[in-house]
Order: sequence, then structure tokens, then C-alpha cells
Amino acid sequence: MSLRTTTSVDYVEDVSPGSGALPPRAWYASSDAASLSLNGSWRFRLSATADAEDDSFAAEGYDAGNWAEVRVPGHWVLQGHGSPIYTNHLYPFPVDPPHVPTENPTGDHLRVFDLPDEWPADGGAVLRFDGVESCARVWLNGTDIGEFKGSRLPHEFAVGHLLKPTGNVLAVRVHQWSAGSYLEDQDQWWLPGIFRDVTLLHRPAGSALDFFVHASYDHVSGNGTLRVDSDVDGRVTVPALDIDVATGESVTVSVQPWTAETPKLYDGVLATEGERIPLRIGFRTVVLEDGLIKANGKPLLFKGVNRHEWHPERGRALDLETMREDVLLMKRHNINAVRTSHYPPHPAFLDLCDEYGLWVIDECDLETHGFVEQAWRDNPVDDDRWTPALIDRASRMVERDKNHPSVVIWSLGNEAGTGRGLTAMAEWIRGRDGSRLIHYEGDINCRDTDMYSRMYAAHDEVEQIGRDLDGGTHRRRGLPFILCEYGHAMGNGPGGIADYQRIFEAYDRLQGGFIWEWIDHGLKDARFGFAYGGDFGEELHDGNFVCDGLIFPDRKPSPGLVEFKKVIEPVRIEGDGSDGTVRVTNAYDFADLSDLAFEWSYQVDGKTVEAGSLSVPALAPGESAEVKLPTPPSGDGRGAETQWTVRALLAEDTAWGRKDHEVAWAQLPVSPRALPSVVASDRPSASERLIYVGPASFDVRTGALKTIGRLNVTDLRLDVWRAPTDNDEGASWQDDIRWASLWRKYGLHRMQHRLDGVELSDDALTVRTRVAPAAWEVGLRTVYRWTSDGTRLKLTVSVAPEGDWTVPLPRLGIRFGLAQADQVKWFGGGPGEAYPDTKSASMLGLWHASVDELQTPYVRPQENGARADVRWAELGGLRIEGDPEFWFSARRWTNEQLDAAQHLTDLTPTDTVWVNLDHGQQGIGSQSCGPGALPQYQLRAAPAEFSFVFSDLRD
Ligand code: IPT
Repeated sequence: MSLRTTTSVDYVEDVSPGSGALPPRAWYASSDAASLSLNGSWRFRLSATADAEDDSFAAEGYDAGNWAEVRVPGHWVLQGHGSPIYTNHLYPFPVDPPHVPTENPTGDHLRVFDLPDEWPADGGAVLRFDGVESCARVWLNGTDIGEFKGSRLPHEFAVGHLLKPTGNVLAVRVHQWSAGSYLEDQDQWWLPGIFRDVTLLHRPAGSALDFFVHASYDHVSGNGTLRVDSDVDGRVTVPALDIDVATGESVTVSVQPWTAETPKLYDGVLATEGERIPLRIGFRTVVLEDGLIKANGKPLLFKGVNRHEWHPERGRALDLETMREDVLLMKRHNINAVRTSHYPPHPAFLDLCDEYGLWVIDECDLETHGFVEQAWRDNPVDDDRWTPALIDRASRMVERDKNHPSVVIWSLGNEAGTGRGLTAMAEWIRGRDGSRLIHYEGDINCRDTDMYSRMYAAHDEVEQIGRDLDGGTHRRRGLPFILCEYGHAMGNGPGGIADYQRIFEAYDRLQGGFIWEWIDHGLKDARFGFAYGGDFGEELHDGNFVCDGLIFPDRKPSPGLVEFKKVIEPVRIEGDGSDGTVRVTNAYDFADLSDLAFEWSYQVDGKTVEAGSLSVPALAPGESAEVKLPTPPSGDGRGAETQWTVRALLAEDTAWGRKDHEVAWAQLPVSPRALPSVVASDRPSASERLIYVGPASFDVRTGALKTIGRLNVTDLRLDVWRAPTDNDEGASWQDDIRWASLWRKYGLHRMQHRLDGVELSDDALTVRTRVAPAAWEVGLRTVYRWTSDGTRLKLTVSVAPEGDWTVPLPRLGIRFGLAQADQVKWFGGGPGEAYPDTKSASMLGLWHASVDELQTPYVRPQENGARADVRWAELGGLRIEGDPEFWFSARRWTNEQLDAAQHLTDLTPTDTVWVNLDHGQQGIGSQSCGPGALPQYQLRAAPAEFSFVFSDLRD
């Protein structure tokens, strides 16, 4: 066999999808044909350019003994060879399609393998690559078998004629950059490598090649119709349905349909002469009808997320357990849909979606976002030379994934502008699979799509669309609307998702949305905890914009996920608590409530005094019932705050959750609490250095609080600053209001506290101040009034804004330092953090946590950890009661230190615990890539008065 001595690398910059590969087909695992995984340790050599080395390494007998080793599936940049690069939409190379830089990291991969003893001698074999970024050339036993592009798509090669029983040499040359990179400009890390499985599949004579399972459901008759079209004739059996038919033949029987809520799969077999293939068949029909996306006759409401594949150590090389963890976490958080942003996922993920039940928008591996910087000039999707590559991508996705009942919509790609290539893709898809709908967000007139899709549209615009008051083409106006991305979950947030949900539920045309996004793409890194863009010295990068998920990189749920779970809960529990009934509504689209058990409990001052089960009928979707609550426990004493809590729990273990897993809940207040009252009976006194009010001492000159009982208190004063969240910062491209920069401009992080007077009267110490930033006329006249009944200390803060305040305040409250605080108990909202527009999941109760546990570890440190509606809190021996309720936070660093930190590792605990008691907090919104906090959640500077009552618990 002769190898070329000079290596041509022209294919790297060729717009064609490749050569030598087999036509795309369904992805399946045969039950009897042999297969051999070639995952594992491979020899590896990195070169700086595509042509630095010739192809002699592919020859049999080549000695790679001194090469490094890498794990396949994997990315070499995460295994010590080179570094990852993060850019959102900017290409990290000059835009001159289809050319790529000479500096083109190229990884030669080598693996020698034997066939297992039982590998059949007859038949053929196929070598399958499930994902390689971005371009690969493959040799088997010295023969060049082809090259390909299309990173997150499978490519197969017929190799039977090349195999030997032992000593097979598989050589794969992978180039980081190729013409294909222009089509893969998704907002994520650039991670070259063989990052999905490599498998050798035996293909017996008479084996199935490609097949298409058509399984529809007629909701009127309750019948399912099955037809399996197969390239190779065979029989299809489904024992549970008594089906035994030839391929190509239709059969109609009574079935239970598949839905995301009721994912009924029937096990079947496709048997050809050469092999048996297990089928998991879900009967369902998806149509566009009456301007709505309907499944099995009913309109859907997507409660979805955008999911990138991510693992903090392995990047996009995901193992099955990680994929399952994603699906289970989604199901446990009431999520019913996934958009596979922005490429087809590992095929096993779709098996899990079929099995556990999730509606899937399967998105093609296509994004050319960086062309926006040149007004989309030369965009490959509007250039016929690239169309074969686009159709190749569409067909590889559709052929691979067409047998999944969970996939209901094909998406052409993301952020690729507009052009003929997209139309060609849509036409190809419709010709091949008329049973699913087509999505593409960039198609604003819906020329090629079946739904009007947008990203990050603000609430009022979505509402206008719901009311059919948007403009657009005649075609678009007849189509349903989805938000393929909304609720940008970067850092603290997203805020305002409950408000979106209310709008979605109010208008039929609005069929829900998909939060951006599922997981933070932080990379585990000893230097930083989790690394983000710029941490690897990238020339161009987009910082922590890559950390914008509902779960942290280690898959721990963030408060945003807990909030989303509550907002989209499939059971609505409503009532006012005092009339003895509760209204329960089934908000599922398909399932009745028979899987759920309901419980009531009754709390007195946050403490559960009685609980029991509540009998709720197995309501059908959309139905409601008024359910009687028991007689409330009596004798709760005067002034106690009382409420019902009603919860819907899984009645039994299910595939995705344990018995008693909480699905939905609500609290119905009965009687309000009595506000703390302190009679100002103690007469303040003064010594040479100190003033005394009840249990407290103050500096005689400044009026500053020094002690409460035996507790030292440091630096108590008004505080308006918070470490800006990513949503406060806003996105760099937004030239409308971005609060954090305005706050900094107006100096809210450097407020000066001018002392105007320290006054003693018969019953109070009054300290008058003006809190204002240098250079500006705006200020807050702030009066601290201290009184006591002898044992307890009351502070009333009055704030009067002066000047022309054009910005909201980040927060309004007081802060102070306490020594030696660790455990915190509180009666208020919990257990997790909440802000004005992220507090749906904040449950009123008695909670406790350590100061460390109160922190939310956002990958880039920022304001976090506030607890809402706090009636009282205790920490470090101090009890604080609020009038009215307050926002509580405590941390081992100041807000200024939190603000300065770039990574979690920058936060070093001090001995002092800094406590913030806030009367108000600015809402969170979603402005890191969307609308800011709605007006009703903004903290406008306005006259305010609020009080706290302090006591030393050790006295
Ligand atoms: C949109 C992208 O589709 C997505 O990939 C991600 O970048 C997201 O924004 C922000 O995190 S693009 C857009 C708002 C211009």
C-alpha cells in the first residue's frame, strides 16, 4: 500500500462536507451484530499547523512510542495540550471564508486494535465517529478512507475490507480549524478533539442499513399507526400490541400515546435477515393546526431549557450518567422541553428524552453569528457554494435522530442570519420528514418555519404578540409563538420569569419558551475554582458570558432553577386561607393528577403544628376542584402568624423521582403577625465617651453604635451598594440603560456619610446624616433614631432623597459587622435566596443555615444570598426583628470585597460577619442578555422609613 509522501491539506479549507463517508442513516445499536468500542487511551501528537507532519504516522509499523496519550472521547486542550478559547460570537480567527489560519492546532491520534475473537469473519464493518471537532482525516491500516467536517454529527466509513484480526492501525488527524469552523460559531468554548465515541460496527450480510419508524397517534380514535420503512426488508414485531408486520406495511391498533408527561414506549424489534434491532416506539402526532403546535390533538406549552453539552472537566465529552443526571434534574424541576442548543446532542441523550419524557427541539450544528460584524456579508448560509455542506448537516441530524418520539421539532440552527442555504435545508427536511415541524429563530418572516420564534423579547412585546397585535407577514401572523431563548440565567437570576409565565398562560398563541441556558460552562480549575473566558490568556474572549446556566458547572441547582421549578409547576394551588377551601388546578397538558398525593400542614409562627393528607380528585388536564381544608388547629395564642401550606407530592416512586418528591406547593396566609413593639421608656444617658440607650452604647461624638449588650457591633450605617450582578451589568452591546455602570458613575459604591447632628432627648438618641456621593447633588437625608424599653433596642431609619435621582438604588438598608457569627436562624422566606422578581420559590418558614451556606457560589462573584420577607433573624447572639419584614444577608466579606472579586477563590473570609438588613432590593431582571427588571421591581429612591428591634440573646 502506498502512502503519499506529501500531505495535501486542501480539504481543511474546502467548503465541502468531506469525502469517503457513507450516507447518513439512523443511529441504533443492534442486539446481535458485534461492535467494538474504540474509546480509551490513544497515542497523540500535537502540531502547530495542519501540514507540519506528513501522513507516515498512519502507516502500519509506525512507532508512536514516544507520543503522548489522550483519552477518547475527549478534547486535547483539556488534557494538557494547548488551551481552550471562549468567544461568544466573534470568530477567533480572521474572517475570510473558507480560509483558516496557518496556525491550526492539529492533533494526530493513533490507536492499534485487535478484533475480538468472536468477531465474525464474514460481513462488512463500519467505523463510526459520533463527534470530532472540527475536521478529521482518517486512515485505517495505511489506507486513507476519507475526511469530514460537521463536529457534532456522526460520520461512518465502510472498512470491512481493510480489517485484520490483529494489529489494526487507526489513524485520525484532527484539525482545530477548518472551513467547517465558519459554520460552528456557537457561543461556547472552542474545544478540538475526538469528543464523542468511536465505534467499529460489524455489519452482517442482510443487516439493516437505514430505517424510519413512523408511529402516529389519532387522538380521536385512540389508535396508533405504525409503519417501519427499511432499506432492507424485514419484519417488525411489537409483542405488547400483537404486531407482527413486514417492513413498509402499516398497522393500526389501539395504543397509549407517547407524550413528555406520559412517555409510553412500546418495545419492538426490527428483524432483517442479518440482524435484530431493538425499537422503542412512541406513538404521537405533532401538527400545526389552528395556528398552534399540537401533539395528539392538544396545544403544547413548552416549559423548556436550552441545553448545551457540558462537563466541567471533560467539556463536551459526556458520559451516559451525566446525560441521565441532566434529564433527571430537568424532570425533577418540572421542565418539559429541551432545545438542544446549538447542535444535535450525543444520541444517548435523546434515548433518555424518549424514556423519561421531554419534548425536544433538535437543532442542527449550524451557527455563523460572527458574520454579524460585517453586516452578514459573505455569510455561508447565503452562498450556494456552502449549500451542500448545510444540507449534509441537516440530513445527518434528521437521519440520525428521526426515530425518536421525543423529537417534535427540527431546528435549522442558531444565529446564522438568513439566506438560501437555510431554505434549502428546510426544503430537504420537509421532503424527508413531513411529520415534524421546523424552527429557526432568525427567520423573522417565517418563510421556512412553522412557528414564530424569538429570543429575549421583553414581556410587553410578548404580550402584544399574544394579543395578535404584532406586525409581520400574513404568514407569520397565523403562526404560534415561542421564545426559543429567554430568562438569561447568567449569575444571579433570571428575574421576571414568573411574569413571563403569566403571559404565556394568558394567550393561546404563546406556547412557552426555553430558558437560556441549562448549565454554566465553567471549567474546573485549581487557580479559580471554575475558569471562564480570559482565564487561559485568550486573545479575544467574552469573559463569564459562558456561565449563564440554571445549574452550576458541577450540576448543583442554582436558585434560578428552584425559581423556574416553582414558576412552571404543573399544579396550581390557590386560595386565601381563611375560607377553609383551596382550589387545585391541573396544569398538565396530558396527565391527570393520579400520580400525586396532596398534603396540608398548618404553621404557627413558622412552626408546623399539624399536618395531614388532603384528598384531591384525579383531575383531568385543565380541570379544577375546590377542596375543603380541615378545621384549623385552635388556640394559637395572640399575635401569632398562621398559614396553611399545601403540597403536591409524588404518590409513588416514578422513573425520575422518589415518592414524596415535591412537585408543587402553595402557602395560604390565615392571620398576620403582630409587629414588634418597643415602648420607648428608657431614658438615654451619656458619659464622657459613650451614650447609653437601653442595652446599647454609642460613641458620644459620632453617635455610632458600639455594643448591644455584650456584643460588639462595627460600622452600622445606611448601605445602598450591592456587588453588581451580571444582570445589573447588562450586556456590552446594549446601549440602553445598564444599571451597574450608571451606579458607578453616580458613585453609589462610594457614598460619603456626613454627620449632621447627634441629639439626645428624653426617650431617644437621634443621629442625623446625609449620605451622598462625591461630585453629585443627589443625596439621602438619613436619620437614625434609637430607643429602648430597657432590654430591647429599636432603630428607626428614615430616608429622604434629595436632588434628581434618575437611577434606582441597588439596595436600601443598613449594614454592620458582627464578630464570631456562624449559625443563622430566621423566620421568613427560604430556604434559598430571593430577590423582588425571583421570589416565587421563597417559602415562609423557620430556617437555619450557616453563614457559609447562605452564600450562592456564582462563578463570577456578585450579589447573592438575600433571604426575603424575614420577620426575625438570629445570629452571633443577636436577635433582629423587623418592622416591616426585611431582606437578610450575611457574609464573611464586605459587599466591596464581593464586588472586587473575579473568581470564587478571590473571596477570603474575615473574622467579621457583615450583615445587611434591607428595606428594599432592586429587582434582578435578565439584562445580561435581555430586558432589565420590570418597573414594579425597581427600587426607586423615595422617602422610606423602617425599623429593627435588636436584642442580645445571651442576656
Ligand atoms: C444568543 C445565542 O443564541 C446564544 O447562543 C447565547 O449566546 C445567548 O444569546 C447569550 O448567552 S444570541 C443573542 C442574544 C444576540
